[in-house]
Amino acid sequence: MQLLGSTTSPFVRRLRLYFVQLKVTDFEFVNLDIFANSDDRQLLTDNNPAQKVPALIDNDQCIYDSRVIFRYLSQKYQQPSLTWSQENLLTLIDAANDSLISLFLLKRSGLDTSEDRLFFNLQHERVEKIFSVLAQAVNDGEFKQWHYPAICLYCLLDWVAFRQLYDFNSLIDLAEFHQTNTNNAEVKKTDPR
Ligand SMILES: N[C@@H](CCC(=O)N[C@@H](CS)C(=O)NCC(=O)O)C(=O)O
Repeated sequence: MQLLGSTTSPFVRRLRLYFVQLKVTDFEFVNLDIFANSDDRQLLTDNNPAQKVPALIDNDQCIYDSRVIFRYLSQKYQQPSLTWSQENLLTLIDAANDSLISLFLLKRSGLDTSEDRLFFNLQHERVEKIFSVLAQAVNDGEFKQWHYPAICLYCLLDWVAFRQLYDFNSLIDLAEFHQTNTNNAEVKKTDPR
């Protein structure tokens, strides 16, 4: 298997950590620069017309989108399904991640995302709301175990901290969750910094 991705993408990092959890080592992580390197971009496009990382190549099968890749891997390695509540938490994590990636790419495109504009405001409002719900979920014990949703939450928070996109330190539960899991050896190995 080959995982096409980048070291900085939170959507890719979650799968690298999921592979560790599955104890699957017979895969190659292909680190691409999809914005600046035209060969890397072509390789991604050839395998995933949506032109986003991650993509997973398993023999003749190519799978796009981290959520679908997760489902593919959990079926392949006969893992239990997520509960509906965990699926919802994953949807919230993905929605916040998508909004923050949009804001990040807008900033890199030279736009001031702190301006009072409908699109920017919608993303900020969504992130604010989701982070408070996720903080409550941590407080309720939903992320006590290092399961896939917990891996995804960690990757979101650590990417947000790395890119300085949102200060979640006032949300004590999220800050503590982030701090505690930063000491995990496998997490350290995938640190994009
Ligand atoms: N829903 C996708 C989102 C993946 C995604 O947004 N990846 C970003 C990198 S973190 C990307 O490749 N962006 C390229 C672009 O937007 O052109 C997933 O879960 O895999």
